[in-house]
Amino acid sequence: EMRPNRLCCCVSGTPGVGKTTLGKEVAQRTGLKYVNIGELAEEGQLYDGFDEEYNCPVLDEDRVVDELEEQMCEGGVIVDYHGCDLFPERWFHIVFVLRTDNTQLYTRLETGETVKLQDNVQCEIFQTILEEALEAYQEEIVHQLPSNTPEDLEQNTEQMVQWAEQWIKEHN
Ligand code: DAT
Repeated sequence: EMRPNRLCCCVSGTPGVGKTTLGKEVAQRTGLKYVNIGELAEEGQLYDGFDEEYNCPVLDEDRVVDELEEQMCEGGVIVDYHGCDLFPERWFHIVFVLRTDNTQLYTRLETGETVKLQDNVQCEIFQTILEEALEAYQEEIVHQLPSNTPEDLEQNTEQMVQWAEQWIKEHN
């Protein structure tokens, strides 16, 4: 199938695992462009209704995908979103799923709303995003990264940067 010839990564995982922190750092070190889907949706008001239970707007996935298509074909992008199965399979060369232990995640999210907190901790317990990723993409391109400590963050950053540099070298 067709894939862009410039690197495209997805960084996914339950809210609070550290996608934004890692994605931005790797983007800065590699020159890849960091795209936060939450921010993109907010900027373009790419919503379809409102979720009363979670007290947040519902993402219009089709419009998000349309909005990003051109940029993804061009490539050189790190996409940050808690899910990953809304995106076309052909977009990504690699999909990272960050994982955090429940107690750690609970502490990080404690300031948030209760319904969301419980839901997010459960999401992590049941490995929802990992399973989603394994269903939507070839197993070989899905990589789990532990994200519990600052040392993990540093190691993940280095691993992603190295991997990206290697990929770019091989494809140029
Ligand atoms: P996400 O974008 O997945 O919602 P984030 O990058 O905003 O997560 O990080 C949530 C909080 O956790 C933030 O205060 C930074 C912290 N954090 C991120 N990665 C971490 C790690 N590996 N170890 C400890 N804290 C981390």
